[in-house]
Amino acid sequence: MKTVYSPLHAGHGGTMELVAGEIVPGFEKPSRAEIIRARVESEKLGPVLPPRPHDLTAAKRIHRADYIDFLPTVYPAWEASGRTGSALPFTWPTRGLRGDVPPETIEARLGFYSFDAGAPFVKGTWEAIKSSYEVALTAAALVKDGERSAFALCRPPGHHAGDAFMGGYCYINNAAVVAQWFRDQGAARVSILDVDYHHGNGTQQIFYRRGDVQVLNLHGDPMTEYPFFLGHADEKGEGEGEGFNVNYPMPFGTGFDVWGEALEDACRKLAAYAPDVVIVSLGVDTFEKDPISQFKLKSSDYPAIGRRIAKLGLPTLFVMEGGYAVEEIGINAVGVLTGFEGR
Ligand code: Q9C
Ligand code: ZN
Repeated sequence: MKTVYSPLHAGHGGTMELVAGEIVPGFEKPSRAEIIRARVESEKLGPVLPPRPHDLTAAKRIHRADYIDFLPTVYPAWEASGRTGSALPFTWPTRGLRGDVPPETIEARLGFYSFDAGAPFVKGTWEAIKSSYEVALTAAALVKDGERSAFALCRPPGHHAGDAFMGGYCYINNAAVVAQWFRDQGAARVSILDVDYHHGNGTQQIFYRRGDVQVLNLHGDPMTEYPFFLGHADEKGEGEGEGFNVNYPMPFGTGFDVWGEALEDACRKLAAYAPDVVIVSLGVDTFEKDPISQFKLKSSDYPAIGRRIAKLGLPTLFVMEGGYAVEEIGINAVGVLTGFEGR
């Protein structure tokens, strides 16, 4: 399996985040992608290729144009206003406030285009976002051109980003962008299988009213886990999308016995949908030692995930999302991929 990777992700580093009332170094850090790339190489998964340049047309098929145009302006505007460090919002247009008027100052615009304070900007953040997007599109083209599978080693991740908002370490929704790209290239139906520990609220929001992209999500129950305000089992899609959004919320402490049954059910629904291509939002924060998550998957479980997905017999694009136990993130992420390849 070919991997697409860009070193530009590393410019998005030194970020801070708010955890339990304290500002701490961000868990979504550059070493994540470096450890995965090193494991791709040591396991001889296949060649590691650079992304091809892409303009932002494909991003604007999914995201609102004003949101995409805002992203490159963030850090220059932050610096121009005399600030340093991580650019972060602190006010959001929630219930009772106007969400339809983009304000002028950078701190207000950050709130306008986000749902939480989990998507910080530093100097190299936009270049990293853009490279992550190019990584996803380049890997998608490999699958479109006939590869059975490919691995988009995206960083930053994407599945929390919606049509006009960032959050949860995510800015451009790479999986959603490539799903639309496959549709635009002639695929009739696309399935997104999101196995990240957290509910992919952005992906769900983007496709909620569409029947041409099936979205299946396995995740921590939003009653107790981030992102809290989406991801319940009764969210099944609306209008033409009715029945094409499927959520599997699971409680803290869930192990592979229960999680694997949810995967089995999701794979059956996926097979019944018969898509032309499968996009896996590959998070490995389901791991028992993940520092911010509460599932109990073991390293030996990840190859079984890949084997089950391979059994679908469909062209498959793996798009990297979360996973924070940096020692094991390479073993677990690449474990899914080698499992997929049947070794
Ligand atoms: N106490 C992804 O996995 N907040 N995003 C965690 C921990 C945000 C996760 C707070 C988690 C975002 C792509
Ligand atoms: Zn996650």
